[in-house]
Amino acid sequence: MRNNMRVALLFCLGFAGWPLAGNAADPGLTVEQPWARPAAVGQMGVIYLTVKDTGAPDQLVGVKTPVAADAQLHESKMVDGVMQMRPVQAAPVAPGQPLVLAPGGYHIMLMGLKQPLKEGETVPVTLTFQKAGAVAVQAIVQREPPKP
Ligand SMILES: [Cu+2]
Repeated sequence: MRNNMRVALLFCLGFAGWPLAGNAADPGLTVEQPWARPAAVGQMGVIYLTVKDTGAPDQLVGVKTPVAADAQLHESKMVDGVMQMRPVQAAPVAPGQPLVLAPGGYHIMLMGLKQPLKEGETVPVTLTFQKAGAVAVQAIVQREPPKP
């Protein structure tokens, strides 16, 4: 029951015209094109986005979302021809050096999904930066990466 209410609430907020992308934070951080892959409860979810910085160098140090029991910043790397991923404590962003979370690299891993991530819905995500603090965005659930 509680989950259903949360889904309904997200649905309403989406229609109320909440910003879906491009939320700006002080000082000078912009989160662009946050998106999540569709996932069922029991699967891991993943969120990608790009952070641009026109202010001071900063670091992404935390991620969370109400739709998962745990969210972690991960980095995928090719090791001996095999794609592996590991949790990372922080990821840097600086002017001219955007932080890109994309397939094959940094990503936000969602463990213990409390609800399915359905195509066309949005997922609230809070990013915590060392200097800029918390930045809330809404990731759109879609199958393909957004066009740049
Ligand atoms: Cu991962």
